[in-house]
Amino acid sequence: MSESTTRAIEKKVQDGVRISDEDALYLFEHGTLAQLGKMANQVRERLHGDRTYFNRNFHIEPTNVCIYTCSFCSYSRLIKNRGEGWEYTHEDMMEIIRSYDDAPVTEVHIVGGVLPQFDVLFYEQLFKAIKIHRPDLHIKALTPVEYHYIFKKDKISYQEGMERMKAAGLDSIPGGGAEIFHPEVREKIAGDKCNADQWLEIHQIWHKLGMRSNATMLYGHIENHAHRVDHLSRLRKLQEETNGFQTFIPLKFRNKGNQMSHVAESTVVEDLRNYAIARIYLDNFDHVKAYWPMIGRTTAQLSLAFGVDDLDGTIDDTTKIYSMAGAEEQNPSLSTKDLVAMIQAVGRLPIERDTLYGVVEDFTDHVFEDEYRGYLDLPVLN
Ligand code: V47
Ligand code: SF4
Repeated sequence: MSESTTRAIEKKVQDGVRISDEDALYLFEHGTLAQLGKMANQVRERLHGDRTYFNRNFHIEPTNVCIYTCSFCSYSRLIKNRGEGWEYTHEDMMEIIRSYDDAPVTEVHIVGGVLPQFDVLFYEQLFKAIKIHRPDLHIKALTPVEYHYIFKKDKISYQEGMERMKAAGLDSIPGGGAEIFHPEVREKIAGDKCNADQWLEIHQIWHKLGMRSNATMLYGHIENHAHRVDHLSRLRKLQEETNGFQTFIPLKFRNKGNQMSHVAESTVVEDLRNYAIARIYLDNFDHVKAYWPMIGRTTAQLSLAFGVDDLDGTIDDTTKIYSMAGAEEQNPSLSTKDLVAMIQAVGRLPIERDTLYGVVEDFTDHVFEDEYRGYLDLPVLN
């Protein structure tokens, strides 16, 4: 709309000055793809240059049966239909852990449905068993949705609960369960699970124990731009207080096989605009991650020009959350070589990281073997 408003925001970004909520709303309403890409890339390159992170991880989803009924969820089965789903025992999960004994993975990401038998003791014992078996494997597990439920059920405070999880071996909390914080939307799509204040309080307590976590936003469904700004604003505010968030992960709503299948999915242009505005607005977050199983490999590569500096991990076909919601990647799995090739093919420098962004291996001088040339039909730059 107004060129002077755009120029004023561009100047703030150039000077490293924080943009306001009004500025962010303005960008959502009026920012062009080119303007947003230019600003977001400026921020990204100031922070990371061309460095682009990924890790080697796998997922364990203890169950897809859930007492909640979030309307966007394609993955969960109601308790009355539990025969259609899975419910792992400790032994089932330890078998999965042991199957990676010879693999150079650094992280296990554990998240799934909410069920009464999966209580505080169950998870304490699981984390302890994993740590006894493989002490160096980083456990990134559960979200405030599960924590709120299990602590309430056991009648313990969030503080006591998170202290017990830490003592049992939990290393970090993934970003899930955030959805959209604003009650106008949250009550419609995820009404019966923990609310925004509870989600934020659990992360706050975890950060104050000296620990790190991630944050997500499920976008592109019934929310409007003001709801997205409100969501980002609550995250930026908590980060100002604790500095415990590492990474922000926008999650594109996928519409297959859920109660919101009538809602159209966002376009790739909107996805890139959303990454860019998140990067520009969240000036106190170090990283913005594109979760490739959800958006597909090509959009993940494009996102690296719109503020994203992290592509998550190899994943190894161990998550069903997105494939069941219609994501491009039906059997998400990439080798380290694939990820390195994808990143190099768009002119960035691949770095394998651990969960806390320590460098595991620097692939910036990696030279391709022939079979990886022309990955995804894009030019390989070295
Ligand atoms: O909270 C569920 C989302 C999240 C759908 O922290 C859906 O590193 C889109 O949080 N369409 C769980 N999204 C996954 C998650 C995550 C993923 C990768 C890395 C990290 C991290 C965290 O998945 C849920 C929900 O917001 N989700 N169904 C769907 N139909
Ligand atoms: Fe359950 Fe999580 Fe699905 Fe909601 S999003 S129904 S809490 S598994």
